Amino acid sequence: MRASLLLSLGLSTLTSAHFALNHPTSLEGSSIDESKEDTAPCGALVPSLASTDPKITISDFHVDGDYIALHSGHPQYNWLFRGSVQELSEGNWTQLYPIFQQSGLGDLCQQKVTVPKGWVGKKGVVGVVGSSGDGTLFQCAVVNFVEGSNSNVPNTCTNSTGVTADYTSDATLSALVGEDVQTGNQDNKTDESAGVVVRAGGVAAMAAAVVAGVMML
Ligand SMILES: *[C@@H]1O[C@H](CO)[C@@H](O)[C@H](O)[C@H]1NC(C)=O
Ligand SMILES: *[C@@H]1O[C@H](CO)[C@@H](O)[C@H](O)[C@H]1NC(C)=O
Ligand SMILES: *[C@@H]1O[C@H](CO)[C@@H](O)[C@H](O)[C@H]1NC(C)=O
Ligand SMILES: [Cu+2]
Repeated sequence: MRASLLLSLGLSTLTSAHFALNHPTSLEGSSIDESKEDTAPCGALVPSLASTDPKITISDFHVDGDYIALHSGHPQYNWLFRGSVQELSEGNWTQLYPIFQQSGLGDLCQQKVTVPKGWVGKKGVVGVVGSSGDGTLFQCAVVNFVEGSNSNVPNTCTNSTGVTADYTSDATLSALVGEDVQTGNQDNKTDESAGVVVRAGGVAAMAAAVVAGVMML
């Protein structure tokens, strides 16, 4: 593990695989410019909600529960999911899910990501920020927020064998959202022992154990 982290550090100037956002469909699609993936807030492309460019794929994202499917090219990531219904220049990001750490390469799909119900009918952005051995990396999707929960599991929604997830804390990621935190629509469980507020339905499915003071290089 340590060897591969050091390796990814050493190769950080190369355009080796960082991560991809497979669902909702990312703004950069399947041609991510990995050399710009460390550019806030979204990587190589910054979405404009005013844009009517027909080349941009706009997915529906269900406020009561939808999927975020990722593919990781690093053995470990801390993930922040955030969203906004304002132009990103306004910087008003809402945290959509507790920060968690993925261990293991490959696919990871969180199944019950919720957003504020007040976003129904609005166009917005779902942003994913990953913190790993070679910095803080960004991808975004332009979405239309719709009511209900998504009953169609995207075919990209899988967990690779051996991939695990645990809540963690990450000050670098926490700094990338405002005070606004999605509280979830199903319950308000607080898991003090985990050191995180469980903010949304579905997180109960994640292991309760937490890696405290995780070493991130
Ligand atoms: C930030 O976003 C939240 C959630 O959409 C909204 O309630 C709040 O009014 C926004 N704040 C500002 C300053 O735009
Ligand atoms: C993938 O793993 C996470 C963390 O254990 C879990 O919450 C999620 O439901 C899993 N996704 C699928 C598609 O099984
Ligand atoms: C969850 O929190 C909200 C806002 O504080 C509150 O209105 C609601 O009644 C709570 N739900 C439960 C199940 O405690
Ligand atoms: Cu990388």
